[in-house]
Amino acid sequence: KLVEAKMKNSRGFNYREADVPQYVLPDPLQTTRGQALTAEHWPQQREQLLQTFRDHVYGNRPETAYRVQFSTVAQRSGVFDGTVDAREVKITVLAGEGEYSFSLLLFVPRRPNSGDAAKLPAIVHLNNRDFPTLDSAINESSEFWPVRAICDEGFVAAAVSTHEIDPDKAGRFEDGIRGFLSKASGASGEKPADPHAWAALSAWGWGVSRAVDYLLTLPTVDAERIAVVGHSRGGKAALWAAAEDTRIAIAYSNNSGCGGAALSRRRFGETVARITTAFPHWFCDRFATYADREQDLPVDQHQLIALLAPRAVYVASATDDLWADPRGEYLSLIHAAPVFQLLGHQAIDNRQMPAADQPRYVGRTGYHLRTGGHGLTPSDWQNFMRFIKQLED
Ligand code: GTR
Repeated sequence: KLVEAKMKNSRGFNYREADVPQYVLPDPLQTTRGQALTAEHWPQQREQLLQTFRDHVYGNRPETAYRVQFSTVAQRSGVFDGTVDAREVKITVLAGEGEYSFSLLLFVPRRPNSGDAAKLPAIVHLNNRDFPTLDSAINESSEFWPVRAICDEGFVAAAVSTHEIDPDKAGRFEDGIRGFLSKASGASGEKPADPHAWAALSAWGWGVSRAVDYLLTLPTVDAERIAVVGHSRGGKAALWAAAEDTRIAIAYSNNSGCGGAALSRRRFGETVARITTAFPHWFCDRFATYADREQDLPVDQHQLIALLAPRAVYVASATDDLWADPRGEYLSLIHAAPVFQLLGHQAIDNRQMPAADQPRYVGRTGYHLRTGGHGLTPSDWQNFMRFIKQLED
C-alpha cells in the first residue's frame, strides 16, 4: 500500500522490478586496459577507478595547501551517569590568510576496569539531519544519533554536521569550505566552471577526514578501527569519504540510494536526472550529463563499494524506502564481492536478498533491510555495531 502511494506521488519514476531496463555493469574484475585484474594490480586499479569517480561523479578536491588546528571549546565530564566524557572540538582549517571552522562533538566512554588499556573503536557520524549541539546531544536523546547507546557498546562517538562543512544548498558555494579553499588559492571564491571540481558530497567527506585527523591524535582511539556512518545524502558522502581516505576502516551507508550504494543503471526510484536537478550542488557538474544515459557512465556504484576493499563496508536499506532502491543497494554489494574475494576476504555474494530485519554479515561486508521507511534508527545502529564487533574475531 505504501508502495502504491509512493508510485502515485512520484509519477515518471519506476518502482516496478519488471520495468528495470536491461543493463550491463562495468566488470569489477577487469582492469581499465581490459585485462583480468589480479590482487597485485589492485592498488593501481583502485587509483584509476578513484580518479574516474572523481572526474565523473563526485569531483576532484583542490590542491590548496592548508593546516588544521584543534581546540577544545567545551567539556562535560562524567555525563550519562558518570560513564562518558564529552567535549566539543573546534576544527580550524588555516589556508592563505584566512581560516574556516566547524565543530566536532566527541563522546568518550570511561573504562572503569582499566586493566583494560585497550583502545576503543570510534564511529564518526556525518550528521545531515538533527544537527546536535554538545548539550542537546547530552540532554535530548536522539534516535538518529543515539550517542549514549553507542558509548554503552564501547565505541567513541563523534559527529560532524554536513552544513557546517559546506552548506547543503545550491548557490552557497562561497559560504562553505569549498569557497574558502578556493579563495585561499587566490581564485575568486566563486563556484568554478570546471565540471570536474568537487561538490558538496565530497566536501562533507573531506570534513569527515579532518575529524579523523583529530581522532588519530587521541591515545584512546584505535587507529585501525575508525568507522564512518551516514544516512541518505550523508550515506553517499560516507562511502565517498572512505573511498578517498583509506584511514577509514569501515563505512556504513544507510538508505543512501542514488549516487550512494544504489546502482545508477537500474533507474529504479531516484534517477541521475532527478537527483542532479533537485540537488545540483551534490555532484560534480559532469555527473548531470549522464541523465537518462546511465549506461554511458564509465563506472557504476558497485565499484564505489569495491573502492573500499579490502576494508569493511555495510549497506542498509529500508523496506518502504523504494526511492533509494533497496535491491539496487544490495546488488552493489553483490557485484563488488569479487574484488573482496580477489583480495582474500569473504563478502556477501548471495543474490537472494535477506528477509527484512535479518542482518547478513559475511567477511568484510554487511547488509540489512529494516522494516520501515527512510530514516536512521537505533536498530540500524545496533546492527552496524554488531557487525564491527564480529569483524574482530
Ligand atoms: C532525498 C533525495 C535522496 C536522499 C535524501 C536525504 O530527497 O532524493 O537522494 O539523499 O533526500 O538525504 O534524505
